[in-house]
Amino acid sequence: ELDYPDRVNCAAELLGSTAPDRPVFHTATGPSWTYGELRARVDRIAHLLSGELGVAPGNRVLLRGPTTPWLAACWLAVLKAGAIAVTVLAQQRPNELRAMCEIARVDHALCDIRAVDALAKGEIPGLRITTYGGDSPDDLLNRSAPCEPYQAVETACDDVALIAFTSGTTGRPKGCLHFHRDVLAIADTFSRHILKPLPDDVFAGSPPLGFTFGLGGLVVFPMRAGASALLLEQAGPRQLLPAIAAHRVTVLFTAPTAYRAMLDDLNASNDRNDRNDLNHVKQFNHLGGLHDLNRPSAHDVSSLRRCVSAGENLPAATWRAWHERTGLRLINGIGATELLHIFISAADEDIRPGTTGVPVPGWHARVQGPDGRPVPDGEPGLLAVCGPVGCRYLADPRQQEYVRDGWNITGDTYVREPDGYFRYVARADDMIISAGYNIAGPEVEEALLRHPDVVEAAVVGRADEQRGQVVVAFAVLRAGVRRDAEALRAFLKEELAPYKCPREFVFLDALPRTATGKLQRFRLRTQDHG
Ligand code: 3SK
Repeated sequence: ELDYPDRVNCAAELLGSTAPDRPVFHTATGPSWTYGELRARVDRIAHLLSGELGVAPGNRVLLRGPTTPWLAACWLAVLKAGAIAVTVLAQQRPNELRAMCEIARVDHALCDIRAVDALAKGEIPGLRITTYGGDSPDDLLNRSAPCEPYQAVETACDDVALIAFTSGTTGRPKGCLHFHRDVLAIADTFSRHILKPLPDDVFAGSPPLGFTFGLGGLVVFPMRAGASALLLEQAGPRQLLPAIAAHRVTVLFTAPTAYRAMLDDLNASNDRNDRNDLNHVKQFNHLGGLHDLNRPSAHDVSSLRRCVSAGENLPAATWRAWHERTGLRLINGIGATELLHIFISAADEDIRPGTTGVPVPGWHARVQGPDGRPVPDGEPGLLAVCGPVGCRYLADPRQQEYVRDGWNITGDTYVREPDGYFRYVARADDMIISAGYNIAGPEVEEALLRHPDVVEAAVVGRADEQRGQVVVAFAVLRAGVRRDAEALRAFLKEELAPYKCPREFVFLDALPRTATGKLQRFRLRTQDHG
């Protein structure tokens, strides 16, 4: 079904034919950009890259900066000029950046002036850094004058367009190569079949553009549909709610943790309003969102029509709470940097809380044993997927572990239910084996999250001489609540079989996470949780 021409430049395709006066990017404070303005700015940068900066097709260009329209323009310009964009996160430190530049053989960088210090400190041999967003005459934007349209380099559909690094909770980071056709394929599978975007949609979300979850959701998907995106430099749950209200966001991307934090805020605002105004009026708007006429506008989420949750397990309780509060059915999904974006999900009435969904059209998935043979439905095993995008690590022997017999082994334990739905169990290396029992940490976490005082939960196995491992729970409680391990123990006894109940409870102010927001369970196991 995905039949791209031999020669295709994905940036040229995305910049495409949308009318020049249509909006493409909005920001929290500045004016919106139109497609016409974006095309002109991309062309200026592409001329500068292939002219003064001497970047040739196939050269690797590192991009670093907060999520802004200029960062998106630089990404498009690098690809339009036939070069390869190397995307990194703002949180990455000088030594990590040096390792990534070495692995990806980067010799140019386009860097927001505010993010240049760590790059400069990395003292990366041979790296030429060009900044943008500053006032100095050396700044990229100040150097480039208006120019002729830039003729996109006619890349092959399987020329490399970008190198994305996995967040690497341990070990050396892995660079994943993705082709021009891969960039279009994620829009033409997940976005087209699950999101079904419309030109008037306004996308927004928390993942940064340096993470392919954000790059897809905030640049590739909206542009492929001729829609627009709100690009937020600060996109924590506290910033998302007012931004949704102010910009009438319709498609939201974030992680379960952020949905829970937003629910807390929405419910707190309800409590306040209920106390102040007992006669408030609620109505459903035409999109099915809950619109409270008397609510302060910062908590108005009635513009939302699609909410995507990915990045970690979505408990059914979170799904139900969001549905109850907003009337919206959260779209759960599993994606990976190796496979660029989401490959299992479900849309509309096909969504079943407590499951991730089914393979997105164009993708195939199965659950297999360590011998590579499929296991029967209902039994846990390793998730294996294949589809239009495959894992291609850059010069890394771990490729052999990830791709076996043409299947990508994501490292997640899943069950395929008899009805064909895929249910998450745990990361494969996060299964806890205690006194001969197999215990999935996420099941215990979900039970803990059902306790009204628990905001975040993580459950790991800790080595134990007698039992092999024992279950240890880490919990973040609502502000002001007493840290009472016995109360949690008593609650879990009613929710779980005794062998799954944690031996120990540890209370933390926050859980340790990677720059892309993923829980670092290994730090909990080794008690390195700050
Ligand atoms: O969870 C992830 O790692 C991910 C990666 C890329 C795109 C989407 C997602 C959710």
